[in-house]
Amino acid sequence: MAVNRRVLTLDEFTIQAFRKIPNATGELSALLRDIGLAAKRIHVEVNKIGLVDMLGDTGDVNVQGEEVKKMDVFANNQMIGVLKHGVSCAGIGSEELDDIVVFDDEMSNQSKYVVLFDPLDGSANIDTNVSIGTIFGIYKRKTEKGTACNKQDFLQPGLAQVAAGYVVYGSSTMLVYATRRGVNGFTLDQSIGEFCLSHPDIKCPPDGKIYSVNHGNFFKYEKPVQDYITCCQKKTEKDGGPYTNRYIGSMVADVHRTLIKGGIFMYPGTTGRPEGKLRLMYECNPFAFILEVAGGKASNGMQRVVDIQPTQLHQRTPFITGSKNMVDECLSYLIPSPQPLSTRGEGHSSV
Ligand code: AHM
Repeated sequence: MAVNRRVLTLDEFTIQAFRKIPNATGELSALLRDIGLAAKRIHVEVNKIGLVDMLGDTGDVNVQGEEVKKMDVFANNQMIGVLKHGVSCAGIGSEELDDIVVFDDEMSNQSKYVVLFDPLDGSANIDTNVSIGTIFGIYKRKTEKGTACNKQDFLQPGLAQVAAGYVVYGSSTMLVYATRRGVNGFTLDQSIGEFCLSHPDIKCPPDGKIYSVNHGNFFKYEKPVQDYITCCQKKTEKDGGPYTNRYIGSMVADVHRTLIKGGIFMYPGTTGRPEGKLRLMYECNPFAFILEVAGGKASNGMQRVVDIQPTQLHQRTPFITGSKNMVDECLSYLIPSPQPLSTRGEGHSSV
C-alpha cells in the first residue's frame, strides 16, 4: 500500500505550530524533536531486542525497588543524551534516577524547560514482546534563566505542564503529545525514519465500553472501588453496556487505547499500598494533562491529578483516567456527595 508522503512530519508540525504563537522561540519544537530522536533510537533497540544482548536485568535495583532492565538503562541514557545536548532543557528527572540531574553548563542554564520522564514504562513486559512506552512532561523552569535549575523547577503541579506526551512501542511506534492547543499523534514511518502526523486533534470519546484495571487486586481495593468495578461488570445495553475488561499491565498501551477508543483506566490504592503504584510526576501527570486536553478526565479519586502539589520526585498516586462520563460515574462511587451527579466534580474542570 502506498504511504501518504504529504502528511506533516513531527518537525514540520511543531515548527508550523510555534510560528502561530507570538514571541515563541522555537525551544519547545526543538525539545520535541530531541525527544523524537531518542524515541527513534529506543524504537530501533526495542525492535531487535531478542537478537542483541538487551533482554533481562542488569542485576541492579532502582530507586523504586524494582529490577533494572538493560533496556531501561539504554532508554534512560538516550533521553538524557538528547536533552543534554539539545538547547532547550536545563535539567531532567527520571524514574530511573534517585535525584534530578541539573545540566549546569553555559548553554543548558539558558534553557527554558525542565523535563520529567519515565524512559521505558512497562519494562517488566519487555521480555514477552508486550507494548511498552516512554512518558514525558515538560515544564517551564521557575528559576531564572542563566542559573542552574533546581528542585523547585520540578516540583510543580501537573497543570503547569507546557506539553506532555508519550511514545508507544507497539505494533507500530507512535508519539503522541499535547499542548493546551490539542493532542496530536505521529506514527513512525520506518522507511524515512520520521514521525508523521497520523492522528490529528485526538479527542477522547466521552463514553466508552472498556474498563481497565488489575482484577487480581480486587480484594485489596476499598469497597467503593469494588462497587464501581462490579457496576462495570453488571452493565447492560440499557445503561450503556455491556462493558468489557482489557488490562495489558503496560500503562502506555492501556491509556493509549483508552484515549483513542474511550473507556476508563484505573490504578487504585490497595490495602497494602493506599497511594497506589503509579508515579505522579512522570507517569500520571503527563497522561492526566493529555487526557484532559483531549476532553477526558483524570483524578486520584479525590481531586484532579494535575492539581496535586508534589512534594517528592518519586511520589505515587492512585490514578483514574479516561472518558469524561465514565470517570464521572466512577467518582460518584468514590466521592460520596449530597450534590446531584450533574454538578459533581466541579474540581475536575479540564486543562
Ligand atoms: P514499571 O514502572 O515497573 O514499568 O511499572 C509500571 C507499570 C505500568 O505500566 C502498569 O500500568 C502497571 O505497572 C501495572 O502494574 P500491575 O502489574 O500491578 O497491574
